[in-house]
Amino acid sequence: MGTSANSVGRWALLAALAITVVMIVYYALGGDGRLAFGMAVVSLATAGFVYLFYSRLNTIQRTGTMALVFMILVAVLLPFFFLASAKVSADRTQAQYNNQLNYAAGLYTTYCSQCHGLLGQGLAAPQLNNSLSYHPNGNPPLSQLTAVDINRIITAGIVNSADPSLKNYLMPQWGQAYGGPLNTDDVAALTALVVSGDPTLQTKESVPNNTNGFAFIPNYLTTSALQTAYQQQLTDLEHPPSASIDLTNQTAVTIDAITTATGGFQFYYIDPAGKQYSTITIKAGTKVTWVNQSSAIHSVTSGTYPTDAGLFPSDTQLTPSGATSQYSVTFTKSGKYPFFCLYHSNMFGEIDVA
Ligand code: HEC
Ligand SMILES: [Cu+2]
Repeated sequence: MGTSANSVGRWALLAALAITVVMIVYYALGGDGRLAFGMAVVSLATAGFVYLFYSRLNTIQRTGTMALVFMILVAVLLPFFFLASAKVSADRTQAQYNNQLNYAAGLYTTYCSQCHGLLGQGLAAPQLNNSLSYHPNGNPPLSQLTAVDINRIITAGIVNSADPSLKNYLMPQWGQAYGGPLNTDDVAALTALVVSGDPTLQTKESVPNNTNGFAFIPNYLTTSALQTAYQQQLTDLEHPPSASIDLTNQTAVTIDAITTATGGFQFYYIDPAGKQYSTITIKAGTKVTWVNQSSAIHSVTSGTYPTDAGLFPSDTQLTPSGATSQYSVTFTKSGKYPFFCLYHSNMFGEIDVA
């Protein structure tokens, strides 16, 4: 056997070492570890074979053996290429998803936040960011919906069924097909945003990752007014209105329907010092009067949103002014009387009759 004849073997080993070094660098720069390790092992093993065969076999055997080695090499490498390309496309899907959520957060800040809150916590309209620990009315019914439902709601709105004309929308129609400003991509992005805020919906809709799109909203607080409102709403979330106040020494009590500092609506008993209470305790025989001090129509409905529990007669049209801007009920039996507004699911309170 020729001594310098195994130069092919030596070149093969050298090439394998070079590939190994490249793979180490690739891995060090954040490349896929399994791919780098696999490539290095395969090339070193192949070079080893080539070296052994070239030192033992004659020319004809070498040619056949090399063909075999080459085929094995390709067969072994193929899965690694598939692995690598699957990973690249998964990364791309994740990045696209995050971009979509980020885009939606911009739309949300512009079109939705004034009713649904800058944190998705719900103001005059229901909470949409379900991952918040704050659930004023229990879990919103959102997680029972699907992405298709949410898409339809955003596109076509929710009509006020209490208004017989059916022309009054509680939730506006946003889709261009309904005269709104948003195209189907916009609505799809907003749907993804709402889904991303709810862990149950995330699972149901098998989203690419569990990013909560509402976390992108601070990117879009482009005015100081928006920044202030965001901080204020955050504070309100962390410091919900005070607990119960004892009013058993009164015979008549007023509960105001007001526009809150954050632009939502709420029912409060307001004490002489200006402190707001959602729950009051009164004695039997006390007359409670709700007064609408805001600019929107409300209802005074017993129970919890959205079902009238019939605990006392309700008023479905507490108008902003005129005779129907007030509504009174005298409570004669002890018990707990929660109440809410049909039109603003976050608007609620409770009367405890001692
Ligand atoms: C003018 C106030 C207002 C604006 C602005 C608004 N909504 Fe609404 N939205 C509502 C109200 C009120 C409801 C609840 C209607 C009801 O009681 O059924 C609602 C309901 C929804 C629901 C259904 C919630 C549930 O729990 O069933 C979704 C989803 C929704 N809105 C998404 C959006 C999106 C996305 C935007 C921005 C493009 C937006 N809304 C803008 C008032 C608004
Ligand atoms: Cu209301």
